Amino acid sequence: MTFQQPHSDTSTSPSMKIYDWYNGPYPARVRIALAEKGLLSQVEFVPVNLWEGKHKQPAFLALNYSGTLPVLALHDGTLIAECTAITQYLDALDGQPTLTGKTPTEQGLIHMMTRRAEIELMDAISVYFHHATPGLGPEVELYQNAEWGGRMRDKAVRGMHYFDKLLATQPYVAGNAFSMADIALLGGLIFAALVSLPIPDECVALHAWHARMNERPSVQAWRAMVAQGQPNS
Ligand code: GTS
Repeated sequence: MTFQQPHSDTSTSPSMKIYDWYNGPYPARVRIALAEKGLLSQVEFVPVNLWEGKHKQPAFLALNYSGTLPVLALHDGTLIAECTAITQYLDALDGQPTLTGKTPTEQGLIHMMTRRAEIELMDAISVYFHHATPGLGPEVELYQNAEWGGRMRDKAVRGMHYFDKLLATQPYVAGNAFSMADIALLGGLIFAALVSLPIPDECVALHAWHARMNERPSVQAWRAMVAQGQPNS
C-alpha cells in the first residue's frame, strides 16, 4: 500500500487530510477536537489499518517516522503528528481558541493537564495494551514486556484516582472550562474501555465528569463515526 503525499488540490476537496483509524483512541482525540471546532466536513480521513501493521510500513513511516496515528496533512505538504500539536493547529485556525487557552495562564494549565492525562493515563494504557495484552497481534507486536505492561496498567488506575480527586474540586480537567485536557482524559478512558479497564466505582467524580463528557455533541459525533465503521478500508 502506498500513501499519496499531500499536494495542492482543487478547491472543492476537503482542505485537510487526517491519516488515522476510525476507532483508535488517539485518533478519537483529534476527531472530537474537529467536531468541537465544526471542522469535520473540512477533513478527508485516510485509513491506516493498525491491525495489518500499515503504520509500521515504509509508506506510512515516510509521513510520520514514529509510526503512530493520527497525522494531519495540509495542502502545502506540511505534516503534523501528535494529538496535542494537531489540536493546537486546529484550534488556532479560526483565531478563536476554545480548546487550548487564550491567556498565557490558560495555555500553560491546559498544556500541563493534557500532558498529565497522557502520562498518567492514556500513554500508560497504551503501554499496557501493547505489552501485556495481545495488542495488535504477533505480526505487529514484535517486542512485548508483560511485567512493564502490568506496571503501566497499575499506573493508569492510580491516574484515574488522581483525576477523580481533581474533578471533585473543579468541573473540568484544566479548571473551569472545557479544553484539550478534557479531550486527552477522555481519550484515556476510551482506551481504558477498549482494554476492559473500568473506572473504579469509588471514583465518583470521575464517573460524573465522564457522563457529562459523553453528553457533548462532539463526543456523540465521534461515537456515530465509530458506529459507522471504517469506510474505504
Ligand atoms: N503521542 C502520540 C500522539 O499523541 O499522537 C501517540 C499516538 C499513538 O500511539 N497512536 C496509536 C498508534 O499509532 C493509535 S491508536 O492505538 O490510538 O489507534 N498505535 C500503534 C502503535 O503500534 O503504537
